[in-house]
Amino acid sequence: MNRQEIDALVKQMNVDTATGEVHPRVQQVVVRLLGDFFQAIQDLDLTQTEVWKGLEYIVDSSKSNELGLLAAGLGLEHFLDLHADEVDAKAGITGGTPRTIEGPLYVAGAPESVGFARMDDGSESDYVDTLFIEGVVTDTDGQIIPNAKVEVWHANSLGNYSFFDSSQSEFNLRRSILTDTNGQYVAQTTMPVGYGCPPEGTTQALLNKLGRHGQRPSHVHYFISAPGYRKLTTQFNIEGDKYLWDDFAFATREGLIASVTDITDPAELAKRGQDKPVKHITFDFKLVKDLATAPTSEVDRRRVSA
Ligand code: MBD
Ligand code: FE
Repeated sequence: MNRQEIDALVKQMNVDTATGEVHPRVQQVVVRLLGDFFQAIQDLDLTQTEVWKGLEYIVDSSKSNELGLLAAGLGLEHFLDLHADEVDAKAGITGGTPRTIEGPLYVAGAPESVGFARMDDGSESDYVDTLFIEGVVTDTDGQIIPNAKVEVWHANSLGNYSFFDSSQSEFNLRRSILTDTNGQYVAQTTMPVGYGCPPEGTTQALLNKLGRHGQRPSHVHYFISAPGYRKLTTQFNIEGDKYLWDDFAFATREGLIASVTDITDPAELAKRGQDKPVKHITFDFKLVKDLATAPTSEVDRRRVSA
């Protein structure tokens, strides 16, 4: 069939058959995606078996709750960022800290504090470096934004995230910090290690068929929000990690690389209540003012809360 015939068939089966109320947006999307899919089946000469294996793969990925991971690993989530950047630019929205993917491991409801939070529960302190992360939230002119909400989450030294890793305490390495009167947030935590896809999972199984690894560099996730500003979803990825520019989820971007320094000065350590050297990262955020005419900066997706 040519594309016209395919589109006519799709319309005949899913548009002309309507007898009830139509959701026009859903209809538009279904018609387009089915047409593209039928065309691909034809172009690739997909067998019936191949099509069913594909649907079964989606079932299996859903059952193991890996669809979010798959979206990250296939670059869908990164593509959505690149597309959102283009849409924003067309609406006159530029500048500010770059966005990058949320990933599948956010948990709502983390403990809130003002200015400072200790994020780790101490269970790794004996053998993992303590890390201080600090920065200021400003607008694109450099004006500080007090009371901005800094939601931050990251992995432990095994690359695992609390909640999804039931061996960790509740909300370990997850906090919500409001910037202080100087627009500053400080987090005391432990050095994260990069995530790897479950080796026996559905995502890694597909990545294997593509000859790809499923590793991320060490990184820290953020949502930054403040009234009147566009919500920012981003991360920093840590310089020196072998996967920094080889991230299976493509989250590393210019402007989102953090370098780690050592704090060894005894007076500085004492000020922070530390008795051994610690690591330090500075990471500031620039928020863009919201515009009534702009596309929304909120992404509504299913998220767990604890
Ligand atoms: C992660 O920690 C992550 O950030 C992404 C994008 C995918 C899997 C695990
Ligand atoms: Fe992550």
